[in-house]
Parts: sequence; structure tokens; C-alpha cells
Amino acid sequence: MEKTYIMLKPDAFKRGLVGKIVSRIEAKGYRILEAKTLQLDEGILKEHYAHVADKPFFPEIVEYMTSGPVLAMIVQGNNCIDGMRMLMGATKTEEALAGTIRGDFANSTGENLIHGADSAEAAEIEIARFFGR
Ligand code: IDP
Ligand code: MG
Repeated sequence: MEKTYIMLKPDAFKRGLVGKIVSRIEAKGYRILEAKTLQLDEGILKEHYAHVADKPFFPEIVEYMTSGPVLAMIVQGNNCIDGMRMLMGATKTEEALAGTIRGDFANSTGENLIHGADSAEAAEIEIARFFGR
């Protein structure tokens, strides 16, 4: 059974969508193995978002992702790494289909409610990064 790293971003808390989003994950049949709120800082974001750290929008990501708590989760389930990416929807807001979390609840590419690891390697690294193992 696969495990993946999922993180609800600060807008999920600000907009009162944490319960709705967690419900969708559970409704799919995935289990929340662990969950905790965290306050991120620029250092961990430079690590976590290293692949976009040189983009012009990176300062906005830091401002957004440090603007309040995030919900860090280890999610387990059959094919849940790709499956969670499908539940989340596309990164670009104009490509996020209705029926997905981003497609239904977000209308900004930057502030898009949820992060999910995009491969088995990333899941392992991100679980270690945020849960220390
Ligand atoms: P992902 O979250 O769908 O995996 P990534 O390409 O890994 O997307 O980008 C990480 C995060 O950076 C996105 O979730 C989003 O918050 C932000 N981001 C990515 N591309 C853009 C952009 O073009 N404008 C603003 N923010 C972006
Ligand atoms: Mg990504």
C-alpha cells in the first residue's frame, strides 16, 4: 500500500475548507495515517519548493505559505500518489477540472489549497522532511 505526503495550504484554513478537503481524501478510500499543523518558514520552503525557487513568483509563494498554518499529512492507500494528484487537479488554475479539489475550490495558480507529492521518490523525501523519518 502506497503512502504519500499531502499538505493543506494556509488558504484551506482561512477559507474554512479543511474539513471538506479531508472528507474528499477519506471518501476516496485513502486513510489519513498522521496529521499535524505546522507553521512553515522560508528555509523549509526553499527546500520543499527548490524546483521553483528561481521563478519570479517564488517570493509570493513564501509569503502565502508562511501566512498561516498548513496541515501536513501522511496519506495511505492503493495507488494514492497518482490518485491524490488526480483528486487535487492540475497546477494551472485554468486546467484544473471541475470535480477536483483545485477545480472546485481554487481559482488561482498560486493559492491552490493543496500540495501532493508527485512521485514515489518525492513522497519518501517529503514524509521525511515534514515528519522527520
Ligand atoms: P504542484 O503543486 O501542482 O505540484 P508545482 O509545479 O510543483 O505544482 O509548483 C509548486 C507550487 O508553486 C504550486 O502549487 C503553486 O502554488 C506555485 N506555482 C506554480 N506555478 C506557478 C505560477 O505560474 N504562478 C504562481 N504560482 C505558481
Ligand atoms: Mg509539485
